[in-house]
Amino acid sequence: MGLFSFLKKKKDDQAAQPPEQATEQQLDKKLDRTRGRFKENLLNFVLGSKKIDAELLEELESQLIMADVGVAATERVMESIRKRVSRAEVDDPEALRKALREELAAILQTVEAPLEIPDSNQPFVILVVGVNGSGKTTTIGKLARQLKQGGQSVMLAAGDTFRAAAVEQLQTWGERNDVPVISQGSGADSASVIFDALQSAKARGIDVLIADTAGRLHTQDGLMDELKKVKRVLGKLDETAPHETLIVLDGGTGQNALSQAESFHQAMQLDGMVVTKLDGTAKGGIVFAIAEKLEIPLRFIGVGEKVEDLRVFEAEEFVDALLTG
Ligand SMILES: Nc1nc2c(ncn2[C@@H]2O[C@H](COP(=O)(O)OP(=O)(O)O)[C@@H](O)[C@H]2O)c(=O)[nH]1
Ligand SMILES: [Mg+2]
Repeated sequence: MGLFSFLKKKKDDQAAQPPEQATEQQLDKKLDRTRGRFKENLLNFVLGSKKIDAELLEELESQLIMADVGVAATERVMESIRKRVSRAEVDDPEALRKALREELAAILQTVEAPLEIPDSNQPFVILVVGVNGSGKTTTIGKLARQLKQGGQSVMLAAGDTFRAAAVEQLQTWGERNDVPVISQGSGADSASVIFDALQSAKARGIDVLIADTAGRLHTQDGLMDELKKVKRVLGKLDETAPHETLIVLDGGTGQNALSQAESFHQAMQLDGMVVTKLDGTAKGGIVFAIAEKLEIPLRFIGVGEKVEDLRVFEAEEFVDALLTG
C-alpha cells in the first residue's frame, strides 16, 4: 500500500510540473545535496536554537567549515556576524538567518560578473582550460549552443589533441548544434590547431571562437608550457587574444578545485571560472571558498548534463537556492 501511494504521489508531481520548466527553473532542486548541508543542517540548526550565544556561534562556525565553505570565508562570515551580535543587531534566530544570508551573498558578489562578449573583437576568443574530467568539453558544447541561440556565430577548436575521444566528443557537439569544429588528427600540436582555427574564424567572420585544451600532459609543467604556447601563438594573429581564459573546475572535488584554480591562475592569468557538477555533490560550499580566495569572475555554474544546465552565476540566486524555500 505504501508503495502505491508513493507512485501516485510521484505521478501527481510530474503532472503538476511540465518537464521542460522543471529543468529550467529551480536551482534549489539542482543543488539538492549541497542544499541539504545548508538548509537542513546549518539553517534548521540556527532556527531551532533559542538564543544567540557564544556556543551557538561556535557551532555555526563548524557547520560552515563542514559545508566546505573553507576556513577563510567562514572566518569572514563569523567575524561580521559576531560584530552584529555584539551590537545587538542580531539577537534572535531569524535575524541570524538573515545575517547569514547577507554575509554569504556578499562573499559571492565579489565574483559575480557575467561574461560579456563585445562586438569589437572579431572573433572573441575563449580559451578553455582545466584538468581532465572537469567538464571542459561539455561546458564548451553547452556554451556554444547558448551563444548560437543568442544569435552569435560560433566555431570550436579541438585543442585537446592528446585523446582521440576528446576530438570526437567536440565534433559530436558541433554536429548536433551545427557549429563548425576545427581539428587535426590526435597527437597534433594543440597550439597549431587553435592557431588554424583562429585564422579560419577570422576569414569566416565568426563572432566567437571557443578552444578546447588538454587537461593532462606528462607533467604539470609540460601542460602549463603548452597552454602558454597556445596563448603566445594566438597573440600572433590577434594581440588581444585570448579575450577570455576560462577555467573549468569540478565542484565535486572540493578543495582540489580551489588549488587547481590557483595553479592555473599563476601560469595563465585566468579571466573567468566555471564550476561544474554542482548537481550531485554535497560539496557546493566550495563556491564560497573559491570566491573568497580568488578574485576571478565566476561566469557560469554547471548543474547537470543538459544544455540549459549551464547557468550564468548569480550570487543571490545561488545563496537563496541553498538557504530559502
Ligand atoms: N552531472 C554533471 N555532469 C557534468 C557536468 N559537466 C560535465 N559533466 C560530465 O562530466 C564528465 C566529464 O566532462 P568532459 O566535458 O568530458 O570533461 P573534460 O575532460 O574536462 O573535457 C562527462 O561525463 C560530462 O557529462 C555538470 O555540470 N553536471
Ligand atoms: Mg574534454
